Amino acid sequence: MTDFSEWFHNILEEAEIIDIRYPVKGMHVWQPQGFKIRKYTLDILRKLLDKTHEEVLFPLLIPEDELAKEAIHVKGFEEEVYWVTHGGLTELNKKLALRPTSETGMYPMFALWVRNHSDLPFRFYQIVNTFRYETKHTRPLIRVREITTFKEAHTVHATHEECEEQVEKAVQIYSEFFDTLGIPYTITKRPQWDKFPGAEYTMAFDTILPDGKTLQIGTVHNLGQTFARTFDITYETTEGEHEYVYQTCYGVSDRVIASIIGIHGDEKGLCLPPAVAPYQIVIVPILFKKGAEEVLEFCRNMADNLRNAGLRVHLDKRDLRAGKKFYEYEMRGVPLRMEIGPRDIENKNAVIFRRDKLEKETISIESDTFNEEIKSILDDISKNMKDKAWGSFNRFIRFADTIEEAKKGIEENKGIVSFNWCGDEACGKELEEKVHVDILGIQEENISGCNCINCEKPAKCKTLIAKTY
Ligand code: PR8
Repeated sequence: MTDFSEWFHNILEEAEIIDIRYPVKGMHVWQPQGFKIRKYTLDILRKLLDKTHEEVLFPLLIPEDELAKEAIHVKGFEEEVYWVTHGGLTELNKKLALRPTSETGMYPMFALWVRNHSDLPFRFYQIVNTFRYETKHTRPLIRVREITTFKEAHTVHATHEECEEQVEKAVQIYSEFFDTLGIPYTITKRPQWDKFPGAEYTMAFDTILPDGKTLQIGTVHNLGQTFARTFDITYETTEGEHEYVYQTCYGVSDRVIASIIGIHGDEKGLCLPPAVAPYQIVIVPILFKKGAEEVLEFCRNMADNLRNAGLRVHLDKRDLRAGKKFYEYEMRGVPLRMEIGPRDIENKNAVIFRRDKLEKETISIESDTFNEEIKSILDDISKNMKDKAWGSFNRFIRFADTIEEAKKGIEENKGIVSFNWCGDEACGKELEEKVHVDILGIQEENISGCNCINCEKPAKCKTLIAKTY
């Protein structure tokens, strides 16, 4: 892939994922193919969250005074908020913000709901659209102004300890989510100057796109008691005292889908993990004038059989050249293609084509365990795609002992450079300028016995830098 950005735009259009021609900058239309990938991705996420969270749905609009209550938070978002100022021709006496995220919409309600220690902990999430007037260059699915797929979780706890544990649990949930999708990632603690506005600290997941730039694909924030104090969220302890709660929040967005597309795709187009592919299997009948009806009947039975086993199967009966169909399904990233013609039926075989390996093989269709075999091939495709993605990801990571090595790593190898750092803000910002990168975050704290790559004072943490989206 020579130019990732061009490839990405082309595939979104060709595979009919989203249409970017909608006439508002940073806002796009999900087309049926894209919508299905999004739906299956969200199904995985919902399944993971529903074990310990409950889904809710809050209004889109947040009153100005609520948004403005938490000073640090509002400062962080003030340049990105869209405002509703009128209802028809009438000017509203209180402006309403389109949520850029929902803390200030949800937490006044949390203050009403939390009464007693027995109400805690609770863990809610919602999957909604949020709006951010991004001033940096917008890119489909990667930096949008309407984030259409904003999954935000918000949790409330009685103790600081429980809150820390929740951060760990959220990191585990997202790790499992990205593992299922075969998306590689680093987990770091963002530097203090880059944390979520109002948080005590932020943990972030970053992946690397094929051009070597990193993309933040998820964040987990420990909010401590910042918002509890602002919105007066208190509970009564067993001793009858009123204490402020502790909170966390964490989110992922459309960027997850951008990563699935960007990381697994290749020159032929999309390559979708079976877990999110709209069709996991496509059956292409190879038809000749003689015996066409028998072949079609056979294929219909096979499709039904596989569907009954819980797989998403498409039988392509269109009157088109098989080669044309093959090209289309490769571009659309269907994980497994099956070709069945009269001779295959006679020999009780099918030719299968794996999108991940671009290889054909012949399998027997006679066996009692046929469905299970197909499922295990799909599992192997998922595993192979994940391994391949981690392989490319790891090749993008270098360790540097000096600033020169760091510069060279970023220029020549792209991706991420890891190094030892003193943790000091001024030194970090100087380093970002020298190497023309961003500090992603701290990967390992409390290291000793080595010096900072930039100021040469004793190093305290292993840190990552990269060119970022
Ligand atoms: C929160 N509050 O809001 P966060 N386009 C696409 N994806 C984006 C964009 C954008 N313009 N901006 C951010 N993201 C917290 C946690 C509720 C949930 C994605 O956190 O501001 C990024 O992947 O860090 C980011 O990690 C995630 O949304 C959450 O946004």
